[in-house]
Amino acid sequence: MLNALLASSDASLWLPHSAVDSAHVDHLFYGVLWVNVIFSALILVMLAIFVFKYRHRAGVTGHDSSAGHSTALELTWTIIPTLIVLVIFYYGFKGYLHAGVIPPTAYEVTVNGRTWQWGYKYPGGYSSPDGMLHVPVNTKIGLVLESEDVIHDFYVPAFRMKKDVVPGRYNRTWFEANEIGTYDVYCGMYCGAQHSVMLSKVKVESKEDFDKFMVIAKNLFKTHTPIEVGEMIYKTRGCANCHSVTGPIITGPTWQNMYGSEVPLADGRKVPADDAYVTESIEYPAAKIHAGFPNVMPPFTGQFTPRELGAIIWYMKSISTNFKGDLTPGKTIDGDLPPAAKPAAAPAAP
Ligand code: HEC
Ligand SMILES: [Cu+2]
Repeated sequence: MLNALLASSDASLWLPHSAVDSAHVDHLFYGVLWVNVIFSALILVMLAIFVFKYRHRAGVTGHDSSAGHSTALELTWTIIPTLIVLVIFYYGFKGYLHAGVIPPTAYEVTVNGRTWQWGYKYPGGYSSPDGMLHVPVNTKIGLVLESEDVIHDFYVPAFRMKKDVVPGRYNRTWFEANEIGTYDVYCGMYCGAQHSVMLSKVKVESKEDFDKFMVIAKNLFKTHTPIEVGEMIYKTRGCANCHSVTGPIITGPTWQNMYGSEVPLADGRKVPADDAYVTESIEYPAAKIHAGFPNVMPPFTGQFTPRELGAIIWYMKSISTNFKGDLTPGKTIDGDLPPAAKPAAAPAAP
């Protein structure tokens, strides 16, 4: 009934729509739920009966003393709950092992969690250009989960899938979606100020659509200008959570007119925002801190190819009046354009 009341919105008292074969998870969940419902109801009803039956009445004194020890009763209320808990443990542990061991034939994708965004890397090192996890339908997909900073949790309710993403570890899980569609991804572990916007999507596609997606992912620079690729990275790889491109300060400095400006550093120095400074700021943000800003940018060390770094820089140049050079190469699609930047060398340890 409550469910019907809530049906107008997406909210439901029951598990959300499932896009995988989730019978084992769902049966266990509802089994535990009904055990709880039945025993809660039983206890509440008996409580009400006893409250009424043994209520205070004028002239009646406490003549029956309370019951003494009863071995039969003790055994009953020990053995029955123990059996129930053992059954729950059996099915729970079985499901846990099933979810944690990737079948050998699975197609493996790396999931990268960082404050506050998800990234996906396909075999061969290609990233998802639109920031969504694309997968083919009816195919076993193995996920290797890695974190750059704190503990996150990769949570896809429609796949009944939830796995912690722990720094320094490679956690694994897998799924096989059997319904084409787009499904929500959440972070299930509180991970800082913008935890609640650490959202993403899984797009389950036909095999043909997935192949088309991979062609795009592999040939991004043959179909887009460096400036366009840079803008895509800005929007899909989390930069937009902290950097505006129109002037306002979010968490970090705006990129508007940043390239080519003089950046005041926290230690009082001033450095020009050139290729080297920008590249170092992306790969090792803590090396030089922009004065007045907190040192909270997660390092993207090794996350971008030299060509992707170049594209980010072209995008920054295109939105800065402080860049006086020629923007033409940034607006030219050329699959063989040399990369505009090299990855920064690691700064010397302090
Ligand atoms: C969690 C917030 C956050 C995210 C996400 C983030 N940054 Fe930053 N970024 C900052 C802050 C804060 C600073 C200033 C402090 C510093 O210098 O480290 C900064 C500084 C920079 C700078 C130096 C600019 C200047 O004015 O000094 C560059 C370049 C930069 N970020 C690029 C990026 C790119 C590219 C991405 C995405 C791939 C990104 N950032 C994602 C917070 C973030
Ligand atoms: Cu998180």
